[in-house]
This record gives sequence, C-alpha cells and structure tokens, in this order.
Amino acid sequence: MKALLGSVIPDVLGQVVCPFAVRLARVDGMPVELRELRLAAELTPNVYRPGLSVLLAENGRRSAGVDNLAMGETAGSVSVGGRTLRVTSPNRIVYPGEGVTKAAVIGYYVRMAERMLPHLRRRPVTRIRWPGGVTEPPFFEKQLPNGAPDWIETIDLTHSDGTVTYSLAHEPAALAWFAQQNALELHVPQWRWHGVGPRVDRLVLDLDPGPRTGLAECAELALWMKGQLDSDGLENVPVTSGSKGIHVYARWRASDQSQSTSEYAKSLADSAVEAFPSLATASMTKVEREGKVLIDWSQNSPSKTTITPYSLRGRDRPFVAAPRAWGEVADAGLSHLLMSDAVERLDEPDPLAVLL
Ligand SMILES: [Mn+2]
Repeated sequence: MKALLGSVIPDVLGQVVCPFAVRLARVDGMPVELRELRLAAELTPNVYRPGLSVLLAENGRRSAGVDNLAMGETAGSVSVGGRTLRVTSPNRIVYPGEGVTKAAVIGYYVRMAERMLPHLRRRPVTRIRWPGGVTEPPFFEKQLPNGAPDWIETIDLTHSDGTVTYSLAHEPAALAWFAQQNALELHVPQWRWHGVGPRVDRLVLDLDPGPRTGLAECAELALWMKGQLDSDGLENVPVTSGSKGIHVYARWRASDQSQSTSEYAKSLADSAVEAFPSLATASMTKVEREGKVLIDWSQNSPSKTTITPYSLRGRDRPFVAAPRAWGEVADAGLSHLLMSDAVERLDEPDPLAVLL
C-alpha cells in the first residue's frame, strides 16, 4: 500500500517538495476547463436524494448544514459532473455542534466547485482528513491513496525521500471525492504546474494572532499591507482564514519581478514590524508572539502550502477560509464565515477573481 504520509497535523504543511525535480503524470498539458456546472440535475435519482438534492438545488439557499437524509442509508453513489462516486456513511456527523453530516460536506464542495476550481487548477492538493469528524484526530495526506478513482488527475513530485503522487482538483467530482474521504481541509502551494515546472502566480502573507490578540489586530495589519501592495501595483485580496487570522494574497507576475515572492513577502513583513513594533512580529518563537500578530511570510516557499480559499476548516464549527472585500476587513464587526455564509455569497462576484 502506498504510504499515507504523516499522522498528525504539523504546524506548517508542505515540507520537502523539491520544485525542480518534478515530473508530470496525468495532466495532459492542455488547459483544463470546468466541464459541468449543472450539478443538481445530474444527481442520481433515488440515491441520497433527500439530503444532497436539498444541498445542491440550484436555487436552494438552505444552509448546507441542514440535511435531512433518511437515516439508515449507509452507502450508495452519487453522480457529479458526469462521474459516479461511491459515498459511504453520508449521515455520519462531521461537525457535531451544528449537526453537519458528511453528505452536507459533499454538498458544500459540489456547490462551491465552480468558484474553487479556477484557484486550484494545476496545484497539487494536500488533504487533511477527519475520518471520525472534527472531534477526533485528523491525519494529513499527500500521496493519492489506493482505491482512488482512476479519473482523478495527478502530479508526481519528487521529494528528498521519494516521489509522491498528488491529487489535482480539476473537476467538481474531485472535490466531492475529497469530501467522501473526509478531507475537510485542502492545502495548496502558491504555484501552478506549467508543463515544464512550477510557476508562482501569487504570494500570501499569513497573519496569525498570538495570545491576547485576535482578528481585529490582524485586520489592522492587513489594511496596512494592502496599502503597501497597492503602491507596489500588486492586486490583493484578504481571506479570513476560518481558523484564527487573515491571509493576504497578492497577484504575482514572475516576469515583472526581480525578487522572489519569499523575498518580497519577507521585506513586507519586516516593514510591518518596523511600522507596528508593538503589534507585529515576524519571528516564529513563542515568546515573541505574546500580544502580537505573527506575520508568516514563509508560506511562499515552493515547498509550503496554505489552506485553499473556500476550503472548510476542521474546527469545532464549519468555518471556511473566506475571501472578503477590503471594506469588510475595515469593519469593526469582522468575523470568520461559516459554510452557509459562503454558499449564500455565491450570488456575489468572487472577491478572489482578481488573482486569476
Ligand atoms: Mn496561519
């Protein structure tokens, strides 16, 4: 059996991917487009219809946490974008606080696919899986597990300790299959594979509140960073992480830049610490984080990953890594969004679209 790498969530995901020793597996070199968005119509009749059809109804605006799947159904299949997926334990509660079932999680990802997939395309996906729901320990997984559907597109990346076959997410059914695997969190690098190698197309600054700080302090720093990014001509978007802090993303055109994203992000973090000495730190040590926001610029390393926008979080409640308008970040009432909020916002344009 292929190894499932790791059994705990490390603080920093990613590790030892060597971006220059990579070969492509089943990506065909062509741009991969969304094939099928009329998902509700494709659900197999009679199978999970009560739960999934509520969740997936095109015009439905019910909370994705509300799901009335008949008890006693233990497995079956569902059709998503022309793929048929086996679904096991659809009634299993994943988020006990809100009664969110696995069927609801699958429904969430299928609903969000149109919005998520353009940002995921050609990025290897590290999944964090919660097989026992969010009250039980998760494990993280890079290697495609045995038994994965053969239509899941993959990319082989050579690490210092061997080659890992990663999943790609190029169609709604891939997201549904991740959810079937209880992979609530999807993490990706800031580069996409482009035929001959990885190409960095965005940078991220992860604002992580330390003890005695919170979202408000992150927002203050994020707004300052927006000013810097704007004046450097880098289009930018804030994402409330759904965990604690804020991720500030910026579009990056490598050909326009003499620096790497890591160099740029580090200098921005250092400038923020200079401007806000009592509020910000760029040091990972625990002592220095007390009362401060850590500006983690290191996730721009090609070997690191960050939660992908619109991914659920494996927290006590179904929070989402949610792209926001800057006006919201400036609002004193800023808070993290839940999956139901994210679904409701599908009526609005994608704040992250400027990065595409
Ligand atoms: Mn973080």
